[in-house]
Amino acid sequence: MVKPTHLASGKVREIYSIDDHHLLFVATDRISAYDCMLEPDIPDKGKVLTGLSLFWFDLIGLDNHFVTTDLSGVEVSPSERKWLPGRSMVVRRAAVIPLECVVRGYLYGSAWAEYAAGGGPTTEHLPPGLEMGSRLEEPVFTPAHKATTGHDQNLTEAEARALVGSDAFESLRTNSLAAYRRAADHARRRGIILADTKFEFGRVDGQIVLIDEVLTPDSSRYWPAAAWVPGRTMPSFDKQYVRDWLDGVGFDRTPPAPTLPDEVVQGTRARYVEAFERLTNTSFEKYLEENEA
Ligand code: PZK
Repeated sequence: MVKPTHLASGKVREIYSIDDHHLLFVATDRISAYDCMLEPDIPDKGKVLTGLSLFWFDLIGLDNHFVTTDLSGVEVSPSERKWLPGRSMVVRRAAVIPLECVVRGYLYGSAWAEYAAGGGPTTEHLPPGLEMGSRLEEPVFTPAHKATTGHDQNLTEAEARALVGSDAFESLRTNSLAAYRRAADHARRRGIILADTKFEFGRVDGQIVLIDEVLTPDSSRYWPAAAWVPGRTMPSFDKQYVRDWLDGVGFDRTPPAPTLPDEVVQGTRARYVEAFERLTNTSFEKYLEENEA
């Protein structure tokens, strides 16, 4: 039995060291909106995101860091033994490549803002005449530098090549675009648009592997396909509900955010579960049972 030691905290995830070659990756129930942490947690959110990552790892078929969800070899306290199942994965320890591998199939968010303002690194390969939310003829790879503080910096293709090396750049771009296409095709058949997403990669024994959580609502923009209209702001499948509530109570997007009432917590949970069920075509209850969670 190996006792994990805490390694790093993200906004909504935790990483523990198991041994020289393995980490324990844990998705919490924390939620952020408008770059603010909200209170309270959303029950089961971490399980929904873990279940989605596992589904996508399997579907996209790229070499990745996932090893097992079996925690029998991991030494944890009784309270952790209750908390971890369904929300944690044993993963291979990788040397992280410092490039956020963003793929966009639709023009939205910061990329739209940049395009509308006259262009920049994320939009250097786009044709003129696109609207907010336009579907791109071909998805684009728009990498950013993983900044240690604050927001990631968008890079031109030349800058990204210089950062990671040309061979790695080609591999990251090819793998990211392939994974996006596979996932977006699947989501579209399930009535959901995958507007954009962000992958992270690392090296294990010199081989490039997909790491982190993949294609979750926290790392991707999912839109209900029936609601898509270019030229307008688009509701995010999972978080729009909580954003609408924050706007409705006059939250000015400066922390601390107002405490979410139980009705909003439950409504948000229901949206995450609905995203899971639509994308995986599996009941979330079944996922919980299969993971003894
Ligand atoms: C790793 N992060 C980001 C995620 C945090 C921070 N397989 C891996 N090998 C080595 N390092 C990482 C991974 C993965 N995944 C990922 N930082 C390191 C991150 C979650 C919580 F605090």
